[in-house]
Amino acid sequence: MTGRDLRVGVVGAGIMGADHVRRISARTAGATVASVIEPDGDRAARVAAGAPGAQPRARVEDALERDDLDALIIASPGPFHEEAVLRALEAQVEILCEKPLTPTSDGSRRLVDAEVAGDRPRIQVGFMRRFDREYVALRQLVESRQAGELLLLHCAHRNPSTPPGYTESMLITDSVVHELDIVPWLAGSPVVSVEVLRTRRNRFAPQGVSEPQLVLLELANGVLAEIEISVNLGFGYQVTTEAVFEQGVAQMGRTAGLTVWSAGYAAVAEHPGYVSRFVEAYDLEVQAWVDAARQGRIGGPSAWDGYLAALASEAGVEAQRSGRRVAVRAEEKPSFYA
Ligand code: ISE
Repeated sequence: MTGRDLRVGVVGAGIMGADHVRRISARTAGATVASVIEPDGDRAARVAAGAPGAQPRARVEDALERDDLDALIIASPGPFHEEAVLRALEAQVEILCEKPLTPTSDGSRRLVDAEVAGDRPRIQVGFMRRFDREYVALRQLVESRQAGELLLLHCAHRNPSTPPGYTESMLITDSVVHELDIVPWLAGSPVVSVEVLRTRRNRFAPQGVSEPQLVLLELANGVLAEIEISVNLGFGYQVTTEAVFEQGVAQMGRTAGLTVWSAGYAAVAEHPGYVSRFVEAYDLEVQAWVDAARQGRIGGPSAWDGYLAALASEAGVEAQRSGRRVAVRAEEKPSFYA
């Protein structure tokens, strides 16, 4: 593409869609929001009003036909991703698709196959943690071997509350899917098995959901990662990792925001949710995507990464159901993604 701004359609005007519209309008160089695509017309109009010149549209096809789009950010709920990504591939526009790429590995595989049949990778998946400074620094520490080999990861993923309609498998498909991407990325080795254990149930969990849970990942290089997923802790949003090396330990995500000590009282102000906790990572992610898209490339995790996370996530849901350790078997990565 030449010098003009990337004309972006944002699909979905929920929390993430609205956040991306604000980000592109206010903080991203080289991109303009041209359409907000959302079946709820009032909501589409409200979110589009925040981006000068953006058209509210009900369907992806309408926006692709009428708004001269170069790119789509897909931030609708996961079950709608496959259809929207296929339309975008057909129209040969650049794509940033929020996680999960699709809820099932079959869906992700279909997207990989559709993309591989084309000229080049166009799908970037919104695993924004890969743009978080602390994760990047931890990965560099692992790669440098400064503290020796990585042996073990203790991860915690804590949300304040669950939305209506929350089901137990969403612990894996909606939340732990981030660790299913970031853990192999940090450790430089794929997930080979997943196991899930339930601890004593939080009484604040919705009916039919037993949480917290402990998810144990085994990687091909022998590293184990243990993930606590808790989603009704009330106090705020927290994502932490402690990495144990042969010669040391590193911690990240420990304290975000303000720490207060006063007589007889100590408090740490945590983030209310992922939008503020990962604001910088989202900004860097979208800027990297825009910069790469303007040169006909992707600038982050690919559809293949999305497929691998979907495979591991499916194994996680099966492990949750069966109480057994479930193997994850991926085929060889196509050279298209080299
Ligand atoms: C949410 O959908 C996200 O993607 C957040 O990053 C994650 O931490 C949270 O658990 C999910 O519900």
